[in-house]
Amino acid sequence: MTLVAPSSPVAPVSSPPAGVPGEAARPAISPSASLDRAARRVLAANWRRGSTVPAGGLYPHQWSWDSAFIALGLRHLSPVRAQRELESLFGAQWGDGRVPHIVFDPLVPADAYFPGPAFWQSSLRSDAPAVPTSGIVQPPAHALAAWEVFRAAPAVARERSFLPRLYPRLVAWHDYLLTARDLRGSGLMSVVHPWESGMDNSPAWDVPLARVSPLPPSALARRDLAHASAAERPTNTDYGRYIRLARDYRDLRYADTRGSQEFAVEDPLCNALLAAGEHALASIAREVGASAAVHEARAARLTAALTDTLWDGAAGTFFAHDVVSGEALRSYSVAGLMPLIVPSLPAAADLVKTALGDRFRLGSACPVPSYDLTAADHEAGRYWRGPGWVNTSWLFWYGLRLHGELGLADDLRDRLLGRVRACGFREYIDPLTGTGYGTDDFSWTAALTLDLIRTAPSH
Ligand code: 9WN
Repeated sequence: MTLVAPSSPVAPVSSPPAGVPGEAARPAISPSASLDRAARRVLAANWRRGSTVPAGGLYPHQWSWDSAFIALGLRHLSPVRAQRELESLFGAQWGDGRVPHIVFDPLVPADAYFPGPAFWQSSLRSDAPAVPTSGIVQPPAHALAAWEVFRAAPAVARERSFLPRLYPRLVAWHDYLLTARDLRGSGLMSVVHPWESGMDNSPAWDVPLARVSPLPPSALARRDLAHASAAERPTNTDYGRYIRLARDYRDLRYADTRGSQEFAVEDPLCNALLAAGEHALASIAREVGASAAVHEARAARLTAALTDTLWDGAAGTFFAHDVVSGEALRSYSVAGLMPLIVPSLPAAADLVKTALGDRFRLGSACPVPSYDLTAADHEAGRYWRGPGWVNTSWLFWYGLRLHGELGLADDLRDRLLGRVRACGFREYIDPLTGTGYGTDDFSWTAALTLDLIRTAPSH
């Protein structure tokens, strides 16, 4: 296998690193060698003819933001595979620019995942691709991933015209989010379904979701419970609401008419990824000979909108905004810390302080808890209501490095690797005890573990 020199996420995005395929690999850190090997095995087992499934049993299709994180790991193994991961996802982009949250594999039995292609009926839309997809989206981690994938192996990427082909698609994706999904003219994108936030049953969504009457359990053909314990997954009531919202959106043919949504929130995680993604698009634009100015201006506007609209200085975090009620959703979820990935974020130091405080205990809890450790409804083993996830922890680590918090970043990296070494490539992990939950052999846990191993410590 050919390794490439690791690229640091903190290097200025305008200066690609020297790493090219074939260049001598950094010697493996010996205690991590077996972890590295095990991570590669997971990614190989989950690869399906052009993209990677998040987990063979629980999630047997391609998921949108998973592919971005998976590409970040794959870039260390095979630049071409990393590029194909993103290319296959964007091959299923809709005509209006949306990138669907699931691209279904036609070779997988229709009832392997619920809700499947027959529920989503993407063919209702003439601008949907031939391959069946869902009709909702997920957090826009792709521009950032594409730029990092390019930086890992610029020569291979240039030879394959990776960025010239992907750039217009990434722009159309962001255009969709910044226009059709700016539901109240705030300059921020909204998600219209909890699944779109990537943090499905986050306590932050409890208030807006309470307004949605759930479908009865008889309307749900849940498949997830065959692969993970009910105590670690969303409840039937949550699922009843998810399916209700998805059905109603589908019945509107996925139209984003302002005011038609029963659930619409401006989420700090999605908007932070969008802002960081516009910075990445500026770098990509320079590489492909397009104008970076539009992306720089958008990044600045998004950073200002995030700060003006979602930042709560007294609380030291970003809160989501409920577009339907007009209220802030004052829930301390890890999404509120995610704007740390945005360059030049005025609130960066305050966010680090909040992370170090009792609610997230950055100095000891690991992975970064998905939800406030001090909250009465914190559940250490239930999905996005408490356990730590490797992707949001990786993003926080990336943000720490970006803002020069190198000691904290290295410490978080070492402890994350320790956790994974102890419990395997689990989907989520109790941040205090290290008990693993959800599915095993989870692709983004493996991919980002690989990235942490292959990225040189900051100092
Ligand atoms: C619904 C695939 C996805 C992740 C999400 C995670 C979970 C799906 C589900 O799995 O959501 O999209 O069936 O629970 O919450 O972040 O992308 O790994």
